[in-house]
Amino acid sequence: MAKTALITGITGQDGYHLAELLHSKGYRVYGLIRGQQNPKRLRIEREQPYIKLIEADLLDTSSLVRAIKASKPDELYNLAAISHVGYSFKNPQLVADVTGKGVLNVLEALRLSGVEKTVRFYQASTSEMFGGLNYNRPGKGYDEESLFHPRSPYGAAKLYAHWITKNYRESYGIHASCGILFNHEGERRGLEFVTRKITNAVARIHLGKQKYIELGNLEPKRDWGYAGDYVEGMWRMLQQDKPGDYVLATGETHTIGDFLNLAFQEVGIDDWKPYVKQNPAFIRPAEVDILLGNPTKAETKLGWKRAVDFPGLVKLMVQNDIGLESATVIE
Ligand code: NDP
Ligand code: GDR
Repeated sequence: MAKTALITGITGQDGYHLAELLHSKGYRVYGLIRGQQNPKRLRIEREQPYIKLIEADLLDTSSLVRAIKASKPDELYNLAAISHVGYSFKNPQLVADVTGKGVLNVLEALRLSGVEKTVRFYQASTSEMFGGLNYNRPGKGYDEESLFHPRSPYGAAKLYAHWITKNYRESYGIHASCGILFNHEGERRGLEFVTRKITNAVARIHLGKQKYIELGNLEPKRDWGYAGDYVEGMWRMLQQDKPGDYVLATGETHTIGDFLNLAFQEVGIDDWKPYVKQNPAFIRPAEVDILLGNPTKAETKLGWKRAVDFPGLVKLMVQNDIGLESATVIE
């Protein structure tokens, strides 16, 4: 019998890739969409017509109960969050409500619907729960046992969500797994994140539509993988007999400067410095200076391995943006 999945955050990057994966496996896919006129609805209806959309919001537990009752999922993937770290410094309370307490609302909705023992639950935890060099040195890479030290309101909210998920697993026997995912990017990444901001700008500079790009701190290092690979790991977590927590990462780390090098080289520009200006508006009050993950547990227990490497990721993103920008009229 075909399984049914309910995905929160269906309009986001990972929602897109996960829906594609589950659909290809024969799942019935329900997606939770918020707002009275969400502009992303049209995109989904056009590109992913197999997704059945249900209106609900992480801030409204009754809407979550209705979504669970309407979709009757075997698996619930909780991807919804306010996910931008920089934004979380500007609106920390909203981020605490949505990204933190919103997860409690979903877990409570499972209990209120009386299906907490039967629905398998995935929580989108994050490497932003780790702190960087001054707090918990990564060594061979942060793993499931590493100490947490979040450096942003987003990271703190996600840490609450992580622990409340574990608490509900231990208290109520929910098959709840947390994927501690390091940065993953791709064609569907929002333009507000640094990788897509760069590849979009590189494409536009290449096509003569933009002169330069403004960025914040170029020193931080990130463990960047491809989103399409990471949703496979999410699915594998929920296929295990027992729930657990797993790091998904590449085991490599690169600076934003490294990303700029490869992205500009893709369009034949060897020296990007004339095209990049620093804008303090993009510098955060606190920064995670390095993220490096150790995915050994996921590789051995789940048989998960990323397929796209760092140069491959940058290339596919730049080429995708050149395609998209070539197709749009020059303003
Ligand atoms: P996106 O920012 O692309 O998507 C976030 C999604 O959450 C959107 O669909 C958004 O809907 C939805 N959302 C926001 N607020 C609410 C709300 N109040 N109620 C219901 N839905 C809401 O994130 P990604 O796809 O990149 O990431 C998916 C998850 O994984 C997030 O939880 C993120 O924090 C986490 N994560 C991401 C990583 C990454 O590198 N991408 C790494 C580690 C964790 P709308 O379109 O209406 O705004
Ligand atoms: P991150 O991703 O904070 O790691 O969170 P982001 O791409 O926003 O930042 C990565 C690094 O780049 C630096 N940076 C800039 N960032 C943005 N957005 N814009 C800029 O102009 C800019 N200039 C420099 C940042 O300071 C940072 O060091 C992402 C999100 O997807 C989270 O939801 C997820 O949990 C983590 O990855 C893992």
